[in-house]
Amino acid sequence: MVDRIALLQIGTITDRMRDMLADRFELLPLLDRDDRSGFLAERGQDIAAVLTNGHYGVPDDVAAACPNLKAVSSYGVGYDAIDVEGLTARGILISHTPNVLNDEVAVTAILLWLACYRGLIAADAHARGGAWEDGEFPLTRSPMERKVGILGLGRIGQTIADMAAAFRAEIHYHARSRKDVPFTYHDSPTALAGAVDVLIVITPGGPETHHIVDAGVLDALGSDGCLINVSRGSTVDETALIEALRTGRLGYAGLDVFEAEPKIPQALKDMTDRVVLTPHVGSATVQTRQAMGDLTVRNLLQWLDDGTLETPIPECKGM
Ligand code: NAP
Ligand code: 8YV
Repeated sequence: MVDRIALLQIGTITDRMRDMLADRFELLPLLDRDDRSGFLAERGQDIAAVLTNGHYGVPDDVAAACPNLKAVSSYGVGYDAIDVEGLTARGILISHTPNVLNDEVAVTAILLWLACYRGLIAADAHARGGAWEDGEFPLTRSPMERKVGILGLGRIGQTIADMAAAFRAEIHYHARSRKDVPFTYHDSPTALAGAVDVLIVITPGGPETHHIVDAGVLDALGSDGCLINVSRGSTVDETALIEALRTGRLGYAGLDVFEAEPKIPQALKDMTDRVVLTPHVGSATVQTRQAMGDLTVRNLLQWLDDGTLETPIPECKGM
């Protein structure tokens, strides 16, 4: 009988993930414990690995209480909630789940864009509420042959561009670096916003991209413009967004992520005609969440077998 390694579990996991881990790891769930600090004081020394997600990351009390921590496997591609510098300085390896969610998040971006353009939510209310009996639903706007700007042309951004081709979109983009792609590059988010009808934000979160979409970018997008955010709530200045929508300086917004999620400002909830909201469900399908869960577990099993990770974050490559 091989000794099982103590694995701290932050957030919920599926039965499938639990089954895949059961033989090799002693699973120690953290959340909903009455005595979190007592538990960490008692078991922190034993904990060699953490399974977390993009929302919780590795809280400071956990990092401090686990001196023998060696590996962190995060369920999700974005890792802005993790103190990468602090953990890697201690030699701790970190993995995430890139690529397996590209299609789903791109579908969510397209879905929000189409819902804004075709007034899907208002049309549903018109049909469902009986207003149709009193009159036709107003004409909406065609999403075909639009200029679509992608802010962050990485794995998911490129997948959004691929899908937007079905709508004969003309693709523009901004990223830190210029790519070898047949799209138009702009050297700032404001220049990109000024050139397009729809701006889709899909950069990572964190200090580098904090409020990368500010009042100036929203004004450049303009009164007919449509902002879609499937990145992190921190990338868009939400106060400026509400003001731009309220004054008509910005046309539409489709938002999957929010600055203080799961809380959403009432002002956004009240704008039912021009704003479409989803509760951070970019990757949330049964199929994609299973693929993310499998990859999260495979990283832990591989680390146990040979000390390496299948999908380390870039900062850990070569460690
Ligand atoms: P990725 O492949 O690393 O792509 C990120 C892109 O953002 C790259 O093109 C990068 O530029 C660009 N970028 C980074 N910092 C920038 C900056 N300061 N200014 C301009 N561009 C910048 O990441 P991904 O796999 O596509 O994922 C992107 C993000 O989507 C994740 O980090 C996560 O926050 C979010 N996400 C959200 C959901 C959801 O449920 N809504 C689901 C999954 C992911 P370079 O190419 O020049 O480096
Ligand atoms: C997840 C995400 O919902 O992968 C990401 O970066 O935002 C989503 O896929 C999140 O990470 C789950 O915690």
